[in-house]
Amino acid sequence: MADPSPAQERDLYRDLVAARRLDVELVRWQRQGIIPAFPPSFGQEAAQVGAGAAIDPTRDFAFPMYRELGVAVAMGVDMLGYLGNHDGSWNGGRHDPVASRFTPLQSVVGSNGPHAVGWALGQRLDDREGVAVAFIGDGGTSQGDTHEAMNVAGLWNLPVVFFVTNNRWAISVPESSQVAGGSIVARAAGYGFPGVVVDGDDVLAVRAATIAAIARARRGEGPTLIEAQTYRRGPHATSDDPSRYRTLDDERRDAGEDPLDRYRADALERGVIDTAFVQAVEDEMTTWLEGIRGHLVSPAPRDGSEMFDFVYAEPTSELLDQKAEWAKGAAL
Ligand SMILES: Cc1ncc(C[n+]2csc(CCOP(=O)(O)OP(=O)(O)O)c2C)c(N)n1
Ligand SMILES: [Mg+2]
Repeated sequence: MADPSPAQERDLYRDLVAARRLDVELVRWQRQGIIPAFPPSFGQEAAQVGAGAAIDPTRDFAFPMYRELGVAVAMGVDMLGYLGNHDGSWNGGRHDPVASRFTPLQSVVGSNGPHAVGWALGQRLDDREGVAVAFIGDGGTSQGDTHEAMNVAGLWNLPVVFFVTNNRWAISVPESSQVAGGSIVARAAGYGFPGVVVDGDDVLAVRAATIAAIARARRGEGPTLIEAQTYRRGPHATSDDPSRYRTLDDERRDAGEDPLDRYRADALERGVIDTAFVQAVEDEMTTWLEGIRGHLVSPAPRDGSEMFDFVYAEPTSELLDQKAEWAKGAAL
């Protein structure tokens, strides 16, 4: 079940390249002033694409943080909508979360764990078979919200996969300075569910581990913590300067092999892709990226009243007053 077909392998390769090429362009576009900010995923593509490819978008639901570009690519989330979070036009993205099975992006570290657990409880109460996949960073595991989410999920045996991307850093804080006991995966035992360490730079291993964890949750056997070990190669975000807390030598020593180069070499050797396919994917991506850039440089005007409309399902009278005040100014 966990072995991908040749067609699925080609999709994995295409998604890895898409995630990499878009990531590189987004950093450039931020430097060109086209978007205000971006948190790069360079080097984390295998962890992201492998996990995203394992999620069944007809039944399951992804609860991302802010660094899940490759998951969104692999799940086929509308990319211009997703980028609404990073182009500054819409906090959390403009994609349709329900249709995409991919929630708005979360910048509040740890907050998406309880969301995933709540959704999983809803599946249980409605007698449905969906599995929630919460994406949490190594730093996110130090948050109280994550503890509460894992504790309740373990206690109630809920269908949740806690996919922890351990990229060794939480902005400037290394894993060693914030993980008591020295191991993220070991925490699962305290919540009464299994923990699995996977090489986060091996897309096939990540996909297989995530498929297994989702299948287990769907069988009613409860949560799994997956610790995908990878490395954040660049800055935390385009506003960050990693030379303040680590050297380039540190980075080169610790980063390991590039996950995209690794999978390309492996897939070529096994004959699931060939050099013509590799070139065709590059060409396809160039066209795709030009289209995205075109949209980002000429955004459609937005109605400012959106600021007020989606804060609450039922707006408060204060909010309505503020909207009316704002409308007077907007009409001038
Ligand atoms: C509740 C909360 N505290 C602090 C921050 C500031 N902050 C943003 S990202 C981040 C580090 C998160 O690290 P990790 O969970 O390892 O994810 P990574 O950025 O490495 O992908 C912090 C502390 C925040 N956004 N939310
Ligand atoms: Mg981290």
